[in-house]
Amino acid sequence: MPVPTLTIGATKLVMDRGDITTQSTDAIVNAANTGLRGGAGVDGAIHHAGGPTIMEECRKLGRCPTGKAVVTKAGRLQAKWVIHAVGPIYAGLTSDNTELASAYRESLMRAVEVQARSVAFPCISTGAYGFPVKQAAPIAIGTVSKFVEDNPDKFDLIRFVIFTDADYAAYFGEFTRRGAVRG
Ligand code: AR6
Repeated sequence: MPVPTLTIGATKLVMDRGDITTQSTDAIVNAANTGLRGGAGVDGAIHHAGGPTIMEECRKLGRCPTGKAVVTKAGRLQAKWVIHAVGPIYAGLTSDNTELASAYRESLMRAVEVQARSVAFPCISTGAYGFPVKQAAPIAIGTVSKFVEDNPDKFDLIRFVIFTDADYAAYFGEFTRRGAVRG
């Protein structure tokens, strides 16, 4: 099925409905917390589907500050790597925007380090952390686009995996604004 697609050099950015745990990209991104201790939403789904080895690695890593990301292997998941990114708890401050952008950028830095050529992102911070998706979508897509422009040939595919109708509408609006085609 064709999905909205933006092409930046050799890299495709796509958005699609789906479940982050079933993605076959080299890496998937987790919407984690600073304690790396698991939780609900994306985090719960990844640890449940991936099995206990992911949490064992998280315990060894300890903590991850807001706006940063760490990487573990992916246990039973199809992906090779889980990149645990910590988005901000939305408070209506300018720093929310910079921390969210940082979480996306740091995720891609970890992906480059482990040579993951394809990465699937959930909508970081837009669930339990309350970040309005209309505000988050341009930050997510803009930050990833800029990173890909600045790091040509590092990625084949970046997929934004969308779970809810509201998230889909916001991402679709931003993809369309940036001239996405059905690819
Ligand atoms: N696949 C893709 N997207 C999903 C899935 C899934 N399986 N499940 C939910 N979403 P959230 P946050 C969407 O709450 O806001 C956890 O307890 C969901 O609809 O997972 O960054 C952590 O431990 C929403 O749009 O992440 C942290 O404590 C988006 O994913 C805290 O929540 C993000 O929702 C992180 O909160």
